[in-house]
Amino acid sequence: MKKILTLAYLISETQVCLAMKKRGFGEGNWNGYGGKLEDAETIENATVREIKEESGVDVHENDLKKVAIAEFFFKDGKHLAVHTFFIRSWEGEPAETEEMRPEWFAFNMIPYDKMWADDIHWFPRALQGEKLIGKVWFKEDGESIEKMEWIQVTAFSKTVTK
Ligand code: 6OG
Repeated sequence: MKKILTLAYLISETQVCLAMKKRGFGEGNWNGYGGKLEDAETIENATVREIKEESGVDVHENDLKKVAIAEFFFKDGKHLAVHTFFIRSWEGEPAETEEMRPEWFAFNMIPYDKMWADDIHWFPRALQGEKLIGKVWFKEDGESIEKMEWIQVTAFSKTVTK
């Protein structure tokens, strides 16, 4: 069954805040903040809650700019739909939590070799302002990419929220 997840990045003029995932799925990778939806939450509700829990930063839903919806297919049957946002306005400073250790990276110093393998294929395009819908199939190892397709869209359909 398809699981909905959120993923959000704090972005300044020249840098992005990535966080080292200290435990759980994707442990050891730099990534944005996010996770699963709780009961009755919208994707936007969950995005704001996850950022608060994982970094201490306060974000308003109006400041979430959707940049991608990526579906990930794994050989063990796992199927994720990750709704991804950029955030350019927030309150507070990201702090280390039990789950995540944050660090700011200049756009030309992003550590793609220590991120999910898909990131290098869409993140630079999203930084350039593209909105993307993608599908990525992972190999047996659960880490390397077997095949993928990305399309650029002008907007995300309001009906495709779940
Ligand atoms: P928890 O299971 O810890 O949330 N996530 C991915 N992020 C990227 N960049 N690439 C992937 O390729 C990903 N798969 C999952 C979504 C997991 C967090 O990791 C993100 C969530 O923010 C496969 O609750």
